[in-house]
Amino acid sequence: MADSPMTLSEHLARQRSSIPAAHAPGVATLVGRIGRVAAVIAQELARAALRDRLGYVGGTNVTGDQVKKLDVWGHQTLTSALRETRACAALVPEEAPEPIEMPEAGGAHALVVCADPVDGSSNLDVNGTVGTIFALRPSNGKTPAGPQALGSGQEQLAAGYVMYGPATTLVYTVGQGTHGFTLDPDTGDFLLTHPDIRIPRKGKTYGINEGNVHAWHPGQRAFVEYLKAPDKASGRPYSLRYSGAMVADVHRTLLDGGLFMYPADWTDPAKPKAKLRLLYEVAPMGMIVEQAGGRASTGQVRVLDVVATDYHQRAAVILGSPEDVAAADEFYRR
Ligand code: FBP
Repeated sequence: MADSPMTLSEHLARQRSSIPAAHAPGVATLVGRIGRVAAVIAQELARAALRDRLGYVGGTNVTGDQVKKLDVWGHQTLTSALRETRACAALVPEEAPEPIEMPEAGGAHALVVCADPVDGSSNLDVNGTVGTIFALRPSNGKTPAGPQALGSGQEQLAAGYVMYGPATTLVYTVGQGTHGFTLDPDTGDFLLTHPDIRIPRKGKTYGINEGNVHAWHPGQRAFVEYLKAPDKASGRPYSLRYSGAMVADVHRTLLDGGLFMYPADWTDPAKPKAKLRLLYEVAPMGMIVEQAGGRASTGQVRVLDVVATDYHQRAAVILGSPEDVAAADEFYRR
């Protein structure tokens, strides 16, 4: 009988040697706990309409988004789970203006978690795919620990996402490749189904909200026109695939290749305005894609080189197959 697939906790134990020794226990504890929270979130999403958990709570969050009931529930569920681990020194979440300090976490090796518990909120009430995105950073033993989240994406010790689709998938990296797991709803375990994901060098699809075309950088506009122009030799036209949830669009791109793009609004070229948040959306996805052999750019610089100076700072993102992202960067330089 075939061996049963490796569980997430077994895989984390194998990855320990790739993590700075001081942080290895914390990374294993936190990724493992986020996996267990994800199993709870998956169940809650399946029952949300039956439990009056759809719709808005009223009011907006620190980044001006209307807040859904499941955003609040997801935020509270993840916050209390991380606090219980005593391995999380602070949480930088989408739904709170300032980091949530967790002084009860013991010692210099507790970590800072940056997280978007429910990504793709606009899909919630239409039973569309949503996700959870997270990254772990060292607290360097500092109190308060939250400010340690500020810095470049290269300081991330680990990053991952969970996609709540027909199956629930967890994908993570600790800097030693990118690996995918599928939730066994009977046991609540995540089992290794996509070891060492390698993104194709070039794809056939692109994901972008074309409704914003009027506000794109000229290079971005020209690049999308290029992707749409028929040319057999270079595999064009590419097909448009866009789900409205970053996790779902990145997951497809990771497995099939191609691009996911959320460029900045260049209506005022002196002040380009991005949408997605750096610490708990763009930087984690940058690490995950790079560890799978892909690239992640803002159109101008490598995503992992962008230094966060604000907890809810936004950044443009063009990520995916290395040849496709390189082509996009080329159009921005013209
Ligand atoms: P939140 O739902 O967590 O605020 O995430 C932002 C997001 O929904 C991404 O998941 C997605 O890629 C993007 O915004 C969709 O934006 P738009 O509706 O402008 O296309």
